[in-house]
Amino acid sequence: MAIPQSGATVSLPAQSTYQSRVADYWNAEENPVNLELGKIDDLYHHHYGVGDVDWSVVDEPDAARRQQRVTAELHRLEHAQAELLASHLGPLSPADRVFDAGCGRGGGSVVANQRYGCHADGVTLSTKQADFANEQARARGIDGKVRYHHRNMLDTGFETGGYAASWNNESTMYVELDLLFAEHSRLLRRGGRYVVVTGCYNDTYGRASREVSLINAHYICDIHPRSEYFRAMARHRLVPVHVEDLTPATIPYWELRKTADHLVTGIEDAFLDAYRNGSFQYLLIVADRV
Ligand code: GPP
Ligand code: MG
Repeated sequence: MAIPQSGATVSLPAQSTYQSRVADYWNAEENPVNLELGKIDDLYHHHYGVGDVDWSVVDEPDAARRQQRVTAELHRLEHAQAELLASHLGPLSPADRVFDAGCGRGGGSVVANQRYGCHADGVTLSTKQADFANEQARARGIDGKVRYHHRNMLDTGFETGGYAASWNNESTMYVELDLLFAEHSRLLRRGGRYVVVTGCYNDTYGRASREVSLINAHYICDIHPRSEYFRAMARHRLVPVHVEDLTPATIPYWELRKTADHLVTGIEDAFLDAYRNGSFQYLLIVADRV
């Protein structure tokens, strides 16, 4: 490999090889646990759930009906997670604009639009997800306000200071936090709100546990330690106003998901073991852009 001489222009690819592999994963992804849940009300989420499980669903005697009820219960818990995140974005007006970093098939931006009537821009590395999400927005008649883009969340090209709120819902483990928070900080107006829900490894346990490493391998991601969120936010004018450990609230979702033979992906035990052995936490951080 030639080493560029001092002053020579080095051309960098817009998307790294790693990002291309991540895009390949999401372009190919068709897990029933995402599609079957989404079909219920055309809200397609790519995150987990929070809240108490209605365990009566597993006692349903009719097998087909039991599957349907378990699917609906998991969707209810995922939707509750999306609503919890959205509840921290406001207050917002219909004139405000929000940024959904790592939007998947688009559910989170729809939830924000339904709650506040706001404009939303979602970005994903997957063209398939962006196309799917835009089609959903068209079908709902909200495509004038909710738009999805095939873009890099670290370098969106969107307007500086143009956003009243922004978030990452389980997408920070694909990126360097310093680069990510620099972009959120650039996009948010002064006094804007940033929200993240994430799985992080627990500094008090030590380094990434075996289970955390299994989760990394499964999704091709790189889970950060809890401490790194606060260090990186502080470096980028994002000041936490609310921090909540959602671990106890998400364990029931995984317990139910583990019983769902028609939906499991094989990663359920890694999440349950990681949460229970204290090596992994499900965290909500709300921060103000100052
Ligand atoms: C998956 O959503 C979430 C991630 C890929 C990020 C990893 C999250 C952590 C908290 C570590 P999904 O709904 O697409 O996944 P699944 O197919 O397993 O339901
Ligand atoms: Mg899912």
